[in-house]
Amino acid sequence: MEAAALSRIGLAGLAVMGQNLALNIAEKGYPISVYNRTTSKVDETLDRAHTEGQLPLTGHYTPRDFILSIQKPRSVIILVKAGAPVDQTISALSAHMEPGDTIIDGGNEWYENTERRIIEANEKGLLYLGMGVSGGEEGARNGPSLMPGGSFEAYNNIKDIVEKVAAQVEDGPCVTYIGEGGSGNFVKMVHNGIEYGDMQLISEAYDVLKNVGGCSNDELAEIFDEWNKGELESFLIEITADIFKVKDEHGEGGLVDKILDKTGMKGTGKWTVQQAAELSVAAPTIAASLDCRFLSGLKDEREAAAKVLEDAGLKEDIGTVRKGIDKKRLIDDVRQALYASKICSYAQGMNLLRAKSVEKDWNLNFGELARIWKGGCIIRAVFLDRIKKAYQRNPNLASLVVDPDFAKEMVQRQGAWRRVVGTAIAAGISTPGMCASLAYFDTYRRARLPANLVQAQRDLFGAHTYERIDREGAFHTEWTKLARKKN
Ligand code: NBP
Repeated sequence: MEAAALSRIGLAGLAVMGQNLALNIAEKGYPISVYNRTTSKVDETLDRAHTEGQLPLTGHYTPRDFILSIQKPRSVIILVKAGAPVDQTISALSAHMEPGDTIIDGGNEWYENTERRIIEANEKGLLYLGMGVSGGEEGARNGPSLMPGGSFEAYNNIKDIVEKVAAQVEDGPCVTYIGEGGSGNFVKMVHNGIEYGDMQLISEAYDVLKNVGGCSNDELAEIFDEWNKGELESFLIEITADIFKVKDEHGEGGLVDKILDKTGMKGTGKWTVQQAAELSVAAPTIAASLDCRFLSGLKDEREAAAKVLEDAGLKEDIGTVRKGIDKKRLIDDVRQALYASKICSYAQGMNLLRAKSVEKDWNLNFGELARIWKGGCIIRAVFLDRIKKAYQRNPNLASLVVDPDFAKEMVQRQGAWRRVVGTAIAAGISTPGMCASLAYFDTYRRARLPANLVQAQRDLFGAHTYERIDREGAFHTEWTKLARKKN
């Protein structure tokens, strides 16, 4: 009997992401072996491979059979829940792997776990990649954005596969070797933080248009469809337009109005903000989006607070449609405010990446990162091409805010941006993301800040000393004594 042909690659972990990525790889013509702890998912995947076009995919029910079915040097992608399940899966599979084989973790893993596993894998002669995968179910099946980091040799072993499997845009496949260590996971984490910011800013635009402008769901669908034809063209704007078009099958009106206003999260946004604090990088828009998710979770408290403040005399007209508002102008202003706020949010994310790249010596290529996010992933947008070009013009750009093209765009939009934030504040509609972005812009662009007063206070109560603008050195003043000295 002839031995079965070996697969080019293997994939373990057949939940949403694994199943779809395996089918994508098979569809691109690479024979693939699959495995899952619970074997029913192997059968499910085999069924799909059959019905979705007789794809070259073989199912295996034990770690040993799975590993032995793959060509050497073996490359095995793992797509299981991040954390302990990854360690358990590595331990089960690596028992059958040989020096020179590669493990690729495609989950949303904390980058330090990847760095630990790189060392553990190397001790066994195995290579390791931590590969961020973005695009959800649809992306995994039809073309995700892939962010592999770790062993360059391991990357070269699978380069042909990932370049075919990734989303394709006019300037190439949405994958590139990110850098050493846990850089792939770190970049994916910041991508998710930026995604939090984008979603928050879009929800604020919706809130202002609905509660200040009085826009209906039909109007909102039209507005977002229109926005998707211009500078805001992106996956998130496109799906938002679709959301407003879906009616509630259980009652009157749109489904969006029946959804409980409590946002879920899985942790990558929190990690992004923690890392920003760790590296002393300001990321206020991303932090505001995280805070909003926390506050959204306090539904019962918010309902109670609404009642207490109403009883305390909070006026009815706060939060209701403003009389005599110029709706057409408001819509155009919100578009501009959203765009300008987005630039600041991306500036924060990119600067966090730069700080980490310097700390870890990853040598990240920011233009390339913007390029591989142009397709496949949740933040894909026309706008990313402009970011790519900004970093190509100047790889050492201090901030996107000072790229000449973005600077011009922000200055052109600042009138509209201030009007939207001002109107929202007057109406009692919170726009923390837009406010955070505007404050970031207004703080960053000012040559002189009130930090002089903070320094004086620190010196007064803690003798922390201060520098002067007109002479060198560290100074300390007996502030209280001088201030209270009797003449
Ligand atoms: P889940 O994160 O829901 O994980 C389910 C998979 O993990 C199943 O295959 C399950 O096997 C396996 N697993 C678990 Br749980 N514990 C295990 C253990 N101790 N040993 C072996 N296998 C174990 O799957 P997912 O949503 O497909 O996501 C996979 C990864 O991709 C995650 O890191 C996720 O954060 C990331 N990601 C997800 C998305 C998305 O849109 N869902 C997008 C981008 C990235 P079982 O069947 O035997 O229980």
